[in-house]
Amino acid sequence: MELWYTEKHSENVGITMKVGKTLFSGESEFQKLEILETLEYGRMMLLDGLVMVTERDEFVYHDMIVHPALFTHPNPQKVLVIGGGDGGSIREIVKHPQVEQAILCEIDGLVIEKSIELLPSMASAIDGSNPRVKLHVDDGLAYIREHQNEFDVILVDSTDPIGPAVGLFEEDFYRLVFGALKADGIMVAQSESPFYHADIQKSMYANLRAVFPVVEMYQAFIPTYPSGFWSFAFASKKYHPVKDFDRQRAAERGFYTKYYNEDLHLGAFMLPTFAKENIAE
Ligand code: AG3
Repeated sequence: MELWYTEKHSENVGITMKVGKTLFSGESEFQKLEILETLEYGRMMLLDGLVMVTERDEFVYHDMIVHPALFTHPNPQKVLVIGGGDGGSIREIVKHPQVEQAILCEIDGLVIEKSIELLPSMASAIDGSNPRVKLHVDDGLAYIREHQNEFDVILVDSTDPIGPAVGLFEEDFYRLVFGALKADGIMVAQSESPFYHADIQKSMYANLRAVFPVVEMYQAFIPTYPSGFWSFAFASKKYHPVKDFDRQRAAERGFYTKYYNEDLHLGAFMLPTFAKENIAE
């Protein structure tokens, strides 16, 4: 007997992967969590049936949610991740020597616990071994309300805008993020697929523009997400991700990044016409 897992990407299309063992299947007070062994992509984490990460392609997402902002900000010392309980974003953040504190605020403690146990290549920096990393199991909105004017960079490493993440795509939340950033702070949030999620992008980018003076979209190729064509929103109080980018600093980074590099930093902000149209003002 063969076992295959399908995530539907629309009513009529999905991605299907051949599965070996189920390593974990359970439910927290927020969502259903599953970790499956796939034959092609290694271990895969699902939340409410949606692919969050696989061992094989997570490097793309985590490089791209972290490094463009951390190489645009001239001195990112204090960085907050909202969501991101698998730890992949924190792993990339602590590669930056200027970072003094990397704080994870994840609503679901079960995601953190099972990632440490079953996804060690992602959770290596959140397992208690890194003194620069702090974990909070808390609602991101509640946390930033209490931490205004504190962070150089805030990354919103969330799931799709259904379930516990709905609030993370709304204007009220972006106002709180704006307030939680210092005067030259940067926020990056995963912003869904330009190919399938035009409506979500339209409202998300309008909400961001109502709050931040600099708002840009950039793209990455993530094979296991809907359409494989994924995007991130770069929202900033001061720095522009292309005009203020210090190419040399990125080129001389001194640590390995399997997807990100100084050329791609610039290329990622160049968008196809249909993607520009999704977020046209
Ligand atoms: N964040 C998940 C992005 C959304 C994926 N959507 C989907 N499969 N329908 C991933 C968290 C990684 N730290």
